[in-house]
Amino acid sequence: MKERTLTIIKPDSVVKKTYGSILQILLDKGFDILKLRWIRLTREQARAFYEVHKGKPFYGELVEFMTSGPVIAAALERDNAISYLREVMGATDPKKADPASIRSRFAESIQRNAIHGSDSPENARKEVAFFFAGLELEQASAAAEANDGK
Ligand code: 3AN
Repeated sequence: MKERTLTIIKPDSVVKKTYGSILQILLDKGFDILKLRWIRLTREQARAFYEVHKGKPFYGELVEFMTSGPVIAAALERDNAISYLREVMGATDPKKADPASIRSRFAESIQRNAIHGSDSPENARKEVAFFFAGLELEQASAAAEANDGK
């Protein structure tokens, strides 16, 4: 079943200019990029996005890191997009991630870990809507489907 999920290419990947390689991997893995935004998150936005982690010891540092520079947020579409993106990303700690995964290849540490991906259908819906308007996504999805059919 086609699903949508949200990825964020994190500031470490933007600084190191590995974001092009990461986006290419996502395309090669069959994800359609419906919409993409290059954005510098405000502290307020980052705090809201990571609300579920509020109270955890790494929350403050996570907000600092995610606002330290621009990120690339993208709405992705694919069969089983949510769980498949998690697989392609690899474990949160790059040392424990599958060697072929994006985090194993590009992440520096458990915090500077290259890429975010929604972890459940409920969060995917919320996170996609955090960055992108529904109508734009519908139009992009129809265009991607027409393109994939060619
Ligand atoms: P994932 O990104 O794999 O879903 P989460 O949701 O547990 O992992 O954590 C969200 C983000 O918080 C991670 N991507 C990482 O940047 C940061 N983070 C998670 N655990 C730690 C930790 N133990 N120390 C520092 N940062 C962490």
